[in-house]
Amino acid sequence: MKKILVANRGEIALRIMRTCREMNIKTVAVFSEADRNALFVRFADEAYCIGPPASSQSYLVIDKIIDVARKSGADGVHPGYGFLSENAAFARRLEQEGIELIGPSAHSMEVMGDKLSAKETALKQNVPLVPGSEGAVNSLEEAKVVAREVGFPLLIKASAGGGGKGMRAVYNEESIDEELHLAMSEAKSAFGDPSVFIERYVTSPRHIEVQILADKHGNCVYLFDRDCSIQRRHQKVIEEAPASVLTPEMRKKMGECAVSLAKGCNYKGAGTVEFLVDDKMDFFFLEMNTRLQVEHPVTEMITGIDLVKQQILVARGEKLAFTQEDLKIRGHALEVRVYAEDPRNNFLPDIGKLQTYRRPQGPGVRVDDGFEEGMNIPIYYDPMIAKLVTYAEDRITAIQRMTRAIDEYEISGVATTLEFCRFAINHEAFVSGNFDTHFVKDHFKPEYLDEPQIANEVALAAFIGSIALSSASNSESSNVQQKPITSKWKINRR
Ligand code: MV4
Repeated sequence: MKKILVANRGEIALRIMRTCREMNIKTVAVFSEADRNALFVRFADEAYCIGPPASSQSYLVIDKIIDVARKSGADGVHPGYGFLSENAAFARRLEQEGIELIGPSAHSMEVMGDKLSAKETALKQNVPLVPGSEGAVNSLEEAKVVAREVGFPLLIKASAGGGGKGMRAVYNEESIDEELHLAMSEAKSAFGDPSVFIERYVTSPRHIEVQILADKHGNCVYLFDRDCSIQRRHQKVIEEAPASVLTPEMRKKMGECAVSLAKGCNYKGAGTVEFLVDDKMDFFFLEMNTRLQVEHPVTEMITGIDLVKQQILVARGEKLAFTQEDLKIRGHALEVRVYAEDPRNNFLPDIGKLQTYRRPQGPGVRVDDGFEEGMNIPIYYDPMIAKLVTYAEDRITAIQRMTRAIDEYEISGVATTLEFCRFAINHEAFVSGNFDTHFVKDHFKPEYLDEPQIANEVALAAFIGSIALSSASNSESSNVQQKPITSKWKINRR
C-alpha cells in the first residue's frame, strides 16, 4: 500500500494521515466546500473537493470517493468513523474496484450491522446475551411470552438500529401492544426494516467495550477494555482505559468473548465489541462496531500500540507481530470529548469562530483535533472540537493530570463542554468509580458550574477513605463492625 485515501474529515482524517506519513505512505484527502481550509486538507499530499458542505452531497457519496481513489491512484481507503465507515455497500464497491478497504469485509459489516444476526453469531460463539427473545418478535402474542419469561422493564430494539437508535422501553404488560406497534413502524420508516427484538432492560448498567484486532491469517487478540458509561443522549462524553470495575478474571473472559465473536464473523482489522455490565457484574453482548472508534486513543495509550498502523498492516496482509501474551496494560488513560456545546444551555451546539485556541501540553497529554485559532467550526458536522487524552501511571493521577490539562486549555469564541468535563471527572461518583450510564442525569445541573467546584482533593480524600474502609472490612483479621460500603461498583486496583 503506497497511497491511502482518507474518506473522512476533521481530527480523525488528520490522525490517520499522521500514521500514514510515519509509514511513508502518501495521503489523499477528500473535502467538502466547508472544509477547504481545514488542517487535514493542508496535511494531505493531495486533496480533492467532492462537493457541497452537506455530507449527503460529499462525504457520503460513494461514487465521488471511488472517483477520487481512481484518479489519484490510491490503493487503500481508510474510512475513519461515522460517514461510510460501516457501510457494507461501500466496502463491496471497493472490493469490486480492487481497492483495499482498511477495515473489515462487507460480509462482517452486514452480519454485525444487523443486530439480530449479530446476536445469532454471539449465541453460536457462547457469548452471553441479555435475556430476551430468540430472534425477531412479530406479534403481540410472542412479545407477551417473552415478557413473562424475562419480566419488566423490557426494551424493544430495532434489528437495523444500533447506537441507541430505534429503542423503546416497556414498563408493564398493558403497554406492550402499543409500544410494539410503534417500534415496528418506527423501524420500518427509519431503517426500511420493521424487524424488532426484545431484551430485558438492564436499568443501571456500565457500558464497557473491548478492542479487538484480527489479521487475515486467523490471528485475533483483544487490546483490553474501555469504560464509556458517561454519555449524554447516546453521545459519549468521557472514556477511560482500562475499565476500572473489571477484575483480571472478568477482563480475560470478556476479552476472550470479544475474540470469539470476531472469529464468528470472520472479522479482519480493528473492531469493538460492546457489552453491558450489570450491578451483579454479569456482562452481556450488546453490539459490535466494525470500525475504528472515536475513543481509540485511550487504548493506544495503555497498550503502546498505534491502532491505525495495525489496521494498515493487517489490510496489507501482514501477520500480527504480537500475541495475546505479549500484550500488557500499562497505566491508565482518560479521554474527554471537547464539544462546541453549551453545558449551561442544555448542551446546545454553539458554533462560531475559535477566537482563542491554545492546547494544553506537557507530560502525559495528547490532543487529537483538527482546528487552529481563528478557524470556524462548521455547522454541517458533529460539533466535536477535540479529544483531550491524559495518560498516567494510575487512574487518580490521570484524573489530576486531566484536571490540569483542562485548566490549561484556552478556548474562547464558542462555549465548550470542557468545564462540564472538569466537573464530571472530579465528582466523587466518578473518582470512586460509583457511576453508571445515568451519571449526567443523576449528578449534573448547570448551576453546579457556577458554584465553587468540589475540590479534587475533597473527592480524593473521600475516595481514599473508602478504600481504607473496604480493605479493613475485607481483611480476615478484622472483626470490628465496619460501616458497609454502599457503592454498587468497586474499583479494582490492579
Ligand atoms: C440496552 C440498555 C439496557 N438494557 N440494552 C444504548 C446504545 C446501544 N448500543 C444499546 N443501548 C442500551 N441497550 C438492554 N437490554 C441500555 C442501553 C443504553 C445505554 C447503553 C450504554 C451507554 C449508554 C446508554 C444510554 C441509554 C441506554
